Amino acid sequence: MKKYILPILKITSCLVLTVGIFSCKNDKPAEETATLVQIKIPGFTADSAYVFVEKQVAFGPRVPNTTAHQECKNWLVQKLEGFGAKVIEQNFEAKAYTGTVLKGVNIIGQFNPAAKKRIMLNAHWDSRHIADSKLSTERRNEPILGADDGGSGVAVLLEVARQLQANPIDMGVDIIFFDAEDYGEHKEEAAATQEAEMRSMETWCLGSQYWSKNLHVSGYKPKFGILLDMVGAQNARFPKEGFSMQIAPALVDKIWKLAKAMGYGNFFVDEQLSGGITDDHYFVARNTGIPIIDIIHVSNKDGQTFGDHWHTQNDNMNIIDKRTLKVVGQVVLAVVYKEAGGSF
Ligand code: AHN
Ligand code: ZN
Repeated sequence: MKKYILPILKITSCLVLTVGIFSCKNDKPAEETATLVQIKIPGFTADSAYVFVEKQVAFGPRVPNTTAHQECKNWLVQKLEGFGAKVIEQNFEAKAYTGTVLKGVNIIGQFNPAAKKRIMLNAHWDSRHIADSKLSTERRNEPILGADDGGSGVAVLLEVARQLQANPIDMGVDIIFFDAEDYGEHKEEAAATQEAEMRSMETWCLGSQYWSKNLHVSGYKPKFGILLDMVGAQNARFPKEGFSMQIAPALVDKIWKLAKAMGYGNFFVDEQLSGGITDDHYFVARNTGIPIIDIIHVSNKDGQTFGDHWHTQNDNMNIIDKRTLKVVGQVVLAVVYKEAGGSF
């Protein structure tokens, strides 16, 4: 019997893209089970995401314990609620490597909170308290705007939230913005012992460390998670990150293959990093077992792992490119809508 699953999602804009996929299960004759799944994937509006970066940057650096941080938090909560999410503010306190006690807030936006099947999307919403990159000479002791480092991932996910409202699905989606990711200690490469390096790892990602030990719903276990970090710079490249490949290699391969099929192979490069990057996904996977991967810009040129603007005062609107936001956002939307339609 042929089963046709016809468009199941409301078409609300002319930007909706159609992707038809044939899939057949191997355990039955193909002609009996061939299934035409037609999934509507909304178009990701990069202009909208760009404005969401601008808006965050306009608050100033979003460093915990500052007014800008508080104001931006209020705005993010209001945006997520406006897009139809049920929002939880998870307050916590964490001691930074400097000894400062940070008042942090993880922002949890639940779409379809009652749905059993769920996926999770993450970014960090704080920006770094200092500009201590080796490449930086400018205002090294001052906080950074973090247009890319923090702002871009949040902006992409706000636009995803807007699309979820405009093009509803049955599946549950949790957009979680982690706080205090970027208040960590850079290890002094030369002096670092293995032990010092291990200790410094734990100074990063304080919000996700807290959340992963204090889940907003007990036993929370989405099917998978996707973390976005530094997804807005011009000519960004996203190799397959080391921890992601340890945690969920099949998920990484699926997403990168999908991105390539969408024509985004220049961004989602088929290259595997040998090392893992200390980021929120590492702590989430370690503490919860949730399979989560990181889409993160790694330039690996001039001895700099991330872009030249990374942890410098140049991480401002000048380095944000709508094309990069579009590519990442469209891939995330494709994953979400395909998963909801049973064809990812
Ligand atoms: C470190 O290099 C220690 N962490 C990379 C993760 C990060 C920092 N993402 C944004 N800022
Ligand atoms: Zn950073």
